[in-house]
Order: sequence, then structure tokens, then C-alpha cells
Amino acid sequence: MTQDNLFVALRASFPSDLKTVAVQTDEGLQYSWLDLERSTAMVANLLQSLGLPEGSRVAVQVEKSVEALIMYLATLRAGYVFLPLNTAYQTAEIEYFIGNAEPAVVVCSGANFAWVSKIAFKAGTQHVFTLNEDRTGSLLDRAALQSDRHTPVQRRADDLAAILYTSGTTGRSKGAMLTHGNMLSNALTLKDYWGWEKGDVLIHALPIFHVHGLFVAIHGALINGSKMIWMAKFDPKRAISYMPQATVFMGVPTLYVRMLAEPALDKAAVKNMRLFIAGSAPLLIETFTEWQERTGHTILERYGMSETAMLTSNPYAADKRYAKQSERRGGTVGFPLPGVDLRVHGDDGQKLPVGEIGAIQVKGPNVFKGYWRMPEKTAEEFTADGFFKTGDVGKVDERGYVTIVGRSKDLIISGGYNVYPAEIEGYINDMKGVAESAVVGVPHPDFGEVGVAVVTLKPGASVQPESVLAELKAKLANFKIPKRCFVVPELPRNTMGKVQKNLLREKYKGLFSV
Ligand code: MLC
Ligand code: AMP
Repeated sequence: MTQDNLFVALRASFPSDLKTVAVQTDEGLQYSWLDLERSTAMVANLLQSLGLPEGSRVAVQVEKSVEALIMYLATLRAGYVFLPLNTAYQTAEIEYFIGNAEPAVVVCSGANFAWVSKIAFKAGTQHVFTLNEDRTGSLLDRAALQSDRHTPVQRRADDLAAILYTSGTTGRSKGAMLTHGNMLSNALTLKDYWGWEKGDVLIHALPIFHVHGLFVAIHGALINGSKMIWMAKFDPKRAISYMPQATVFMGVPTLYVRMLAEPALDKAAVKNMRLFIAGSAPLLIETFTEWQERTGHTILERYGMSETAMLTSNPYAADKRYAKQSERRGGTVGFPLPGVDLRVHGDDGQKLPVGEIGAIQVKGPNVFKGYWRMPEKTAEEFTADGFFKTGDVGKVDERGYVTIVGRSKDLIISGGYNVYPAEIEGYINDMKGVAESAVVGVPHPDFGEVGVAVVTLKPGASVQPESVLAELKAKLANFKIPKRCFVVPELPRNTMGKVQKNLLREKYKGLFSV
């Protein structure tokens, strides 16, 4: 049997001198490659000592730290399935994810242990460990007793490596099942496509609960044996101050907007940098152009999603497939990556001619295995010939550049985080006195897009907009809370009785004057 464990491929890319620095933190701590090798062995040994069944899920809700990175790598190494959870998620959200995924192991902060462990034990989880930002907690205490030698567990390319929950337009979140093969193929493609070089250093500024920070950034650096400057939390001033020691930066558009607001960002500050990559949300052409003017660098925009990892990218250098086209075009997400088959289909299911707008469908070694325990939903999201329906709407021009013009899924992308209106509306509609609600996305100068809630009341009811938002805040992750709420007499509807969200978007589009 071949050994396709992703950890093995990442480990094989570590530099030969394991004593050099692999990760450097904001606090000035330095972790060598040997530290990563030994610590992941210890945590992997701890996981294996628990006698977990094959395919066990390991759910982790902890703040970003190098130890959280080690936890991820150790889970791969031990052959289990990693399930990252955003620290903003609150009780109801965690209850759903843990109840649905039934992890054998849960790792949370000491501060959250009481409520998280209660949920976990109720769901049948046997082991709950704590891991704190200051490197304390039962996980490391127990791992410290383990050997620092460990043979990575044999995995096939098709075996699950991670489950990422992504919300649905209707119903509850779905767990996208990603395999070792999905992630390794994507990491190798991007290593080549983005021209990773010996000596590259990545500023890791994103959270590690989602594809961008967890896979694109971490795998990108590790598969190239590159050092990471590890920011526990993004701060524009600090990110700019790291640039003289770094070469690659990855961020959602909000990070670029925030860095542009810093006078320290100029050509001298970025002199050492090789590449700036953006994705997870549309990059405004104004941001793209301003960045070019201020720094002399052209941001490389790419497009992906939890179910597929990366799908398209603007070129780093000339792309041989497209007559050596090497231009990074603002407003586009570039070309389908090598190995990715991307097509644009119309409502009738027919492939559309070049330049026409339709549904983006994709196929490739990076496309996920399906939704966790949702075979029907999985079947619905794939075409008969095996293409995944992304829910994004776009076009491909005659030179092969893909442009995303919208989404068929009702989704708001706020500061790079996905917010599903259906989920928020469900909570609002359950509130006392509320008749119904609509949540729409409107432009925002910092987050790109934010949610606005529009609510109607039952006859005689009196509900204040502030109380709607306060009630939501008590239940949901903070980034999902609409930035404004309006109580109105009625919602606009079409002749079919469907709420016309486009009219609401139009009405409230100037709220945050971009
Ligand atoms: C924070 N807030 C947000 C928000 N982030 N509101 C809307 N959208 C967001 N994204 C709000 C909080 O609710 C809080 O409000 C206030 O801002 C301050 O919170 P904070 O935590 O201090 O915010 P900050 O640190 O400034 O965070 C902003 C951010 C963060 C942009 C750094 O959102 C972020 O890291 N975004 C990146 C997300 C990401 O990694 N996405 C990749 C997904 S993968 P209040 O009222 O409570 O004070 C993917 C696939 C792909 O999409 O292609 O990559
Ligand atoms: P997620 O489910 O969190 O992985 O989010 C994936 C979604 O983010 C995609 O389906 C797109 O709608 C969006 N997305 C990612 N990258 C880009 C981009 N560069 N431009 C526009 N939308 C993007």
C-alpha cells in the first residue's frame, strides 16, 4: 500500500537542517523544524494512545497558536480527521457541529471547558482536552509524557483528512469531507503555480479555522520548507513591519484595505516581498489599483472554496496554456489551475459560449469527497458527469480568465467569512413578536460586504431593532451579526410572493457609504 498521508509529504519538504527556524511568533518565540517534528510526534502518540476507532474526528476550537498548528499536523500524522471550529462560534453552533460530527476527541480552551465538554460528553465524545494560548492545558501536559518518535499512520489518497463545516442556503451546515489526496494535489499545484522559491518566508496572518489560513497558507509554506511569521491576530502595522523579513503574504481583501490605511505601507516597506495573494472574497478593483500604486506590486487574486480548496488563480508568471499570458488582471480570478476542469453552464444545463454568464461547475483532484453523512445533498450538488456545482456565477473570457459576477447561493461574504442569511433569518423569525425577516448583504468599506436585517412584526407587537441584534449576539458568532436592523411594515414581494431581496439591497446599499 502506498503512503499518501499528507503529513508525510509535508514532512519530506522540511529543510535538511532541522535546527533552523520553522515558525516565529509575535512574542518572538522560535520553533525549529525539529520542534515541529518532535511535538507533532508527541501529540500523535497521545492521540494513538487513546485507542480511537479508525476515521475518528478530532474537533478543535482554540485560539490561533503554534500549538494549534501542531495539533492539526499531529492529527494528520496519526491518521485521524481534523475538524477545525471558529472560536467565534457559540453554544448552539458548537452543539450542532459536535452533535453532527460526533468527534472522538474535542480540544477547547480552559475557559470554555465547562460548556464545551458538556456538549461533547452528551454527543458521546470520550476525550476532551484543553489548550490555551499561553501553551498550558491538559493536551500539552498529556503529550509531554509521550515519546517524540512516531511513524506516520498509513493513509490512502482517498482517506479523509479534514471536515470543514460550511453553512447551507437552506437547513443546517454541511461538513465538507476533504481527503489527503485533495489537499496534497492542491498544495503541489500551488507550489509550482505561485513559484514558491527556496528562502521564501510567509507572513501567516489569517485564522486557522478555514481553508485559506489552514490549508492554502500552512500547506503552501510547509510543502516548500518555508518559514512562517505567525501572527496570532492580524494587525496591519505589525504585518507591514514584518515585510522586510518576509517574501509572501496571503490575505482576504479586508486585510489589504486595512494595510492601505497605514502610512507605513510604501515601496520601501515591501522591497523584500515577492508575492501578495488575495482571495476568499471579491477584491475591489480600487484596492487592487491602489495597492499597485502604493507598493509597485500587483496583487494575485485567486478563487476557491471549502469544498474544493483552490480552483483558479491569476498567473504568477507566464501560463504556458494561455499563449504565455502572464498578466494579473484585477477583477478576475485568473485561470483554472492545472488539473482543474472549470465550465460555465446555463439554466438548461448546457455549456455556455465564451463570455456568457452562468453557473460555475468544477472537477479535479482537489474536489471534495462529499458532505459528511449527507449522501442526498452530495448527489444534488454534483452533475451527472461529476462536476461540482459551486453556487458561484461567472464567466470565462476568450483569453481564459475567469470572472465571478455573483452567487446563486444566498450568501454574504463579510471580511472573508461566509454568513448565510437563511441561518440568521431563522433565528430572527423565532423571536417573540417577529413576523418575518430578510437579511441582505450591502457594501461596506472595511468588510467588503456586511449583513443588514429587515424585520416585520406580528400585529400589535413592539420590538426594537437593537433588541433583535442583542438577541442574535447572545446566540451566534459575532461576525454573523447584521451591522444594522430595520423594523418595517412589510417586505417587498414579487407576484409569486417571494421576498425581493434585490430591492432591499438597493434600498440599503448606501448605508455604509463605500
Ligand atoms: C470581525 N467582525 C466582523 C468580522 N470580523 N464583522 C463582520 N465580518 C467579519 N469578518 C466584527 C466582530 O463581530 C466585532 O464586532 C468587531 O468586528 C471586532 O472583532 P475582532 O475579532 O476584533 O475583529 P478583527 O480582528 O478586526 O477581524 C477582522 C478580520 C477577521 C478581517 C481580521 O474577520 C478575519 O480574520 N477574517 C478572515 C476570515 C478568513 O480567514 N476567511 C477565509 C475563509 S476560507 P462587535 O460588534 O462584536 O465588537 C474561504 C475559501 C477561500 O473563503 O477561497 O479562501
Ligand atoms: P467558503 O465556503 O468559506 O469556502 O467560501 C467559498 C466562497 O467564497 C466561494 O464559493 C466564493 O463565493 C467566495 N470566494 C472565494 N474566493 C473568491 C474570490 N477571489 N472572489 C470572489 N469570491 C470568492
